[in-house]
Amino acid sequence: MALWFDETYGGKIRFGLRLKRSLYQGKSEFQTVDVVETEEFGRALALEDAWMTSERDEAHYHEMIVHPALTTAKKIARVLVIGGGDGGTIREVLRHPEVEHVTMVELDKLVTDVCKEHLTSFGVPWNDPRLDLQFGDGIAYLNNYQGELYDVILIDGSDPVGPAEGLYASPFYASVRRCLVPGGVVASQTESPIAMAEDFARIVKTLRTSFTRAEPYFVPIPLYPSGMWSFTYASDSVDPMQLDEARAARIEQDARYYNRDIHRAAFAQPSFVRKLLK
Ligand code: SPD
Repeated sequence: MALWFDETYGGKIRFGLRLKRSLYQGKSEFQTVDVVETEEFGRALALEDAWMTSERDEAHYHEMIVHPALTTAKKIARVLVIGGGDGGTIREVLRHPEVEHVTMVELDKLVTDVCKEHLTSFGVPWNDPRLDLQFGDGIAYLNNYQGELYDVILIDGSDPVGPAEGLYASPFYASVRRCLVPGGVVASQTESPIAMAEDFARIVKTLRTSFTRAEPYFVPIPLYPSGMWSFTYASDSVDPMQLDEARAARIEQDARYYNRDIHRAAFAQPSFVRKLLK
């Protein structure tokens, strides 16, 4: 009998992949964790039965949460990643030679342990000396942070329910702002404008009350509900269209999804999105 793994969203949307086999099933104090080998998307990670990443389309997500911010921020020496337990986001951050230090704060150590074992094709440089990997609550980390400010902060959380809910609210964005250099850049995953239209609009509007500008941008991620996904770029002074051409050209050479045309085009808003954000 064929084996399938489905994400059901809101009782109305279901996206399933046929499996070759299950590689890992477990439960941490925070969530269920699954790694499966699928017929069409390669190996994939699911948390609480929601798809998080797959070998087939992870580059869309990880290149696009990172490079719009890192090819436009004035300085990118110090980067903070909240979440991102599979390591795809730090892999892309560490491709920039100007990055001197990246701290990643992941809530659930089990997620990272399981990804290190089963998603080796992601090629995450876990031993890069520039990486400071910490396990704990990203909200508490920022609330208590007294160190040197970050040039860029990337929020690679799971969906805004359960343990990640606080990563999409005003008090958290106030902490992010406090820990960012003046004129620094933030990028966050901000859900689907189709499948989670209300969440998407609420999060973007909240970011707009916390930063001078917050511009959503869009990326096809077939693994996620509806396939249309958003990230939001927030800053008090940096324009996401003002690329550092040399940085972007270098990244583009080895990227699977990102390039300068995609960067610019991703910020175009479909008319229904403009209405949602009014
Ligand atoms: N519904 C999926 C939400 C995406 C959350 N982040 C995925 C982690 C990839 N590093």
